[in-house]
Amino acid sequence: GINEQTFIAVKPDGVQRGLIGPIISRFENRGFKLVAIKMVVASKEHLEKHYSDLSDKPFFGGLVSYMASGAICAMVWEGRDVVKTGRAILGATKPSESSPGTIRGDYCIDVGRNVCHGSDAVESAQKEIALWFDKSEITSWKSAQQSWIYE
Ligand code: DAT
Ligand code: MG
Repeated sequence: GINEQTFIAVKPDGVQRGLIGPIISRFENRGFKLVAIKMVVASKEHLEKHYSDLSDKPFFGGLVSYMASGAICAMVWEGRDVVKTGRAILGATKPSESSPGTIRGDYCIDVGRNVCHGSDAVESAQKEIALWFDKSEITSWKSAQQSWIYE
């Protein structure tokens, strides 16, 4: 439905490189609705939970340190198929495989500095939103554009 939600984050490199605005714009311009946003410096414990599926990967320690190294812009975006479409807007995990026109395909080079995060499935989106946001931080609002975006 049009109430599907995903967790999108601008990682510390994206924040430092001034990419919060461009990343928000891509989701906004597509027609998605921003329902939560905050700046967070996350603890390693928090990031280990966020990336728990990757705990046995050789890059896990570096990934957690990088994500803990600065401020993150954490967001929840809402709209039809926003999880899948959000992944498409981000581009492939490895920037060398990300198409031009995607965020990663336009703004980064190394996989370990790929500027943004997006949930990979509806179920993981729900888990990630609950990990990063309190329910009270998620805003319910109707966009005046809704009937011009959805038929
Ligand atoms: P994604 O962020 O596209 O969901 P993922 O969940 O597989 O990708 O991995 C999480 C992050 O870990 C990814 O954005 C960057 C880092 N990463 C993934 N594969 C890596 C690798 N082979 N070497 C170094 N970092 C990697
Ligand atoms: Mg992932």
